[in-house]
Amino acid sequence: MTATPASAAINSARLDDHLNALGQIGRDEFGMQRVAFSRQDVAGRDYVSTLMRGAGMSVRIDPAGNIIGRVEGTDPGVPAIVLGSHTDTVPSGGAYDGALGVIAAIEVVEALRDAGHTPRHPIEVMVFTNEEGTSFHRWLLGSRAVAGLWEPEDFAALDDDGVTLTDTLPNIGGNMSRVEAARRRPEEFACYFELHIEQGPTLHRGGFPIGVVTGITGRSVYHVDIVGEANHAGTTPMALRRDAMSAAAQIALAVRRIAGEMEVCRVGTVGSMDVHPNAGNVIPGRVQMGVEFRDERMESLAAAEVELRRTAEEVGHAEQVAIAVTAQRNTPSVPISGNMQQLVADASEMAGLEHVSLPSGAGHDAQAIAAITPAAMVFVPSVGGISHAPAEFSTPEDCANGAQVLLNAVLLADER
Ligand code: HGY
Ligand code: MN
Ligand code: MN
Repeated sequence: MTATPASAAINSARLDDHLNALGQIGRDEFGMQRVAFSRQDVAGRDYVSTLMRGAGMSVRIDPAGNIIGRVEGTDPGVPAIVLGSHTDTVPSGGAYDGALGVIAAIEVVEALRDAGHTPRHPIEVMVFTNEEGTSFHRWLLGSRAVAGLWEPEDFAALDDDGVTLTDTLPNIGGNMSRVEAARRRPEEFACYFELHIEQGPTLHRGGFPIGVVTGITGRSVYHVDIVGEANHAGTTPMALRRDAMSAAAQIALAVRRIAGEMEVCRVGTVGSMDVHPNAGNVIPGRVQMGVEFRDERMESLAAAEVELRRTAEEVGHAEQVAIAVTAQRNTPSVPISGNMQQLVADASEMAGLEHVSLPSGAGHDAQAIAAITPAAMVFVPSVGGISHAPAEFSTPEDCANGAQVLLNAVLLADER
């Protein structure tokens, strides 16, 4: 007969206050601007570090800039239960992506203290550097450092304006020369839980308060560089143009066709485009595009790449432009183990909350940390399924539900 796990309750008012306070840091009229390494990001990191100390955690910054809070357990010989997420946002993003997981993790530690319950396992709360990858185009940067998954491109990363990651890491307390010391050994951790908004429509549409994540999507990212010939928009006959924008438009429609009507992979997006010289009366001589595909099946991502390259070849020839497709990064999909899914489902039932299983279409730090310890994710509904936009919203009740499930998962993991 297993002892019933200790009980403790989330303070939903405190959770809501902290979430709203963080949601004001780095906000402007276009949304959240806490892009990694920005002064807004630093302000958000300072705020959560203060909350962590207030919750009784020791707080340190590792060489990759990750903020790591820790409270000891009653048994010094057991590995830590880790909770984490990120406080950096996409440009003009929302106030819940990442932020909810960090604020709820801190709330879990506070609620345990309020209940006078010290778990056997130590608890670590991690705020991971540059989860979004907006800066340096290297996403999951901090969590991949913890998992020992950095690639040469991370060490040598340059931002769009030529600034090196080496020069930037100190802005958040990091140090490139010691970044390998951020790597943690699997035996240091018992397991990892991340609470996150779904960022899609399933839970909100279905009326489910909790999502048990079954797996996290794979993602392949490409830089497409199209070079034609800048020329006069008024005097150049259509037949003599080498128009980089016409080629770019065809590539963008092809990306939609590959994931859409061709169903080669689950989704495809052209999210960024730089037009040169970007003047209304000049035929663009060059267009640079960011392309990404996502799918749980890596073979589908490979097939999407083949199709992208074939299309680039065809369009380059037809438009007489040079098109270079460079693979920037390929992040493998990660399944969540049955045991860890069951832990989250049991934690939901402990809270009397209905739950449904679903895959994650978004990437998360959990998919990096899963490389060194069993990981699980708890989702709560995103109203209207909107995310990565200022309209991103989750209700205080849903946020509190998610935090309670996170707390229950810690209690169950601690007991098991
Ligand atoms: O892009 C993503 O999937 C995540 O929000 N970083
Ligand atoms: Mn996120
Ligand atoms: Mn995000």
